[in-house]
Amino acid sequence: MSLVEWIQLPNLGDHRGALVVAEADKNIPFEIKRLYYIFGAQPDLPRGFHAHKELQQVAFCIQGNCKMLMDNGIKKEEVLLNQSNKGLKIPPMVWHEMHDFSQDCILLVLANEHYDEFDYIRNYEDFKMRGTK
Ligand code: T46
Repeated sequence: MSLVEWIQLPNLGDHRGALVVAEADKNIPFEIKRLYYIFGAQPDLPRGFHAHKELQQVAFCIQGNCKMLMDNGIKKEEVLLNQSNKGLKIPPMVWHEMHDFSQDCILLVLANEHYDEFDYIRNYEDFKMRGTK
């Protein structure tokens, strides 16, 4: 499976403006149990620096732009999120780091589980060890 996978949501907008739809188990490949969004992030204060053991997520930059480094322990790829209807899949066991947030950036994330700190691997060496077992 490719490290970087995108989900393109339909834009049902018209002359009144854009309208983008995400539907659980349809264009989002899981049941959505949680949504969170990040805004007011600083360009020089990167975030993330973890992988999830089980959690599946899709991230949309619904305003502005930011970059995300994706790392599956073998391969690293940096991607730009800058389209409100183009979501980046963040699968389990992918180390990710968000950086270079534009001032107006709003990053919206859909997740298939409730928040659980035990699902986080926040130490890169632990991540590498688990990934190569
Ligand atoms: C991810 C990337 C893309 C909660 O209590 N509930 C929540 O649902 C979330 C997401 C966070 N928190 C708490 C945990 C920390 O005390 O909020 C605080 C900030 O979270 P964190 O430092 O993990 O934020 P980021 O931006 O580094 O990572 C977040 C998500 O946590 C993470 O799952 O994949 O965005």
